[in-house]
Amino acid sequence: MKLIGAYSSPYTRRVAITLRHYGIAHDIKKVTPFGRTKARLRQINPVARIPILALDDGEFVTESQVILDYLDMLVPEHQRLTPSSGPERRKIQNLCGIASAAVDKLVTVLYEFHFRPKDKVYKPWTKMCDEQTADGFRWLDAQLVNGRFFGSQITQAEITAAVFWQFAVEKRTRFCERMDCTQLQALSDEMEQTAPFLATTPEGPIPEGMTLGTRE
Ligand SMILES: N[C@@H](CCC(=O)N[C@@H](CS)C(=O)NCC(=O)O)C(=O)O
Repeated sequence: MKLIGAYSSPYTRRVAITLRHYGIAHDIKKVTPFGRTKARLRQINPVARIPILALDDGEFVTESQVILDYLDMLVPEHQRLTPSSGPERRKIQNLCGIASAAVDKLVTVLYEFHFRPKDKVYKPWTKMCDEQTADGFRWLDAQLVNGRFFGSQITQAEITAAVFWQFAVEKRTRFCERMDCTQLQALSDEMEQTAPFLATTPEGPIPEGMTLGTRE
């Protein structure tokens, strides 16, 4: 199988880390969802976003949560980062859902400032997004006890929270410092030392001057 995306995309990175955690053989095709590659991406994902998982039979799976669900099904139940049923599954999915929402709002603001002409940025909107991001991350921080959301095992919730928090800190360092999420920071510091995280270092910011690209 082939993962299409970039490690600088936190959604792609959590899939890449999960592939490595499970030891699933895969290739990676580095692609950014803007500029000249936008139209090519649209040929395989109608909404031209990353990540995309290309399966060996030619099928494409999109949306990181859906891809993770597919990867979970490839390993035995006892190895799954999200169990296939039960209250733990619901808890992990809820934690991942809040983490995704927090980072979605952060990405919205990043795009707003990168792509929109400065005088057209609508500040009440970006302020609301920032508040939602901070509320989401603070909530996650408050759920952590001794570095885990529950029990002592690493689940998809720890991986996703660590990836998304690291992304937020890299993009908006001072904003994140003000959130004072010490537990999330400790989790991120721990996870960034593990092999799957070390092997998926983000490539860097959206290059200056990168355009939105076109659909055609
Ligand atoms: N909900 C999606 C979000 C994916 C997403 O926003 N990817 C970004 C890159 S970090 C992207 O493709 N952005 C381009 C666009 O939205 O047009 C997921 O979890 O996979």
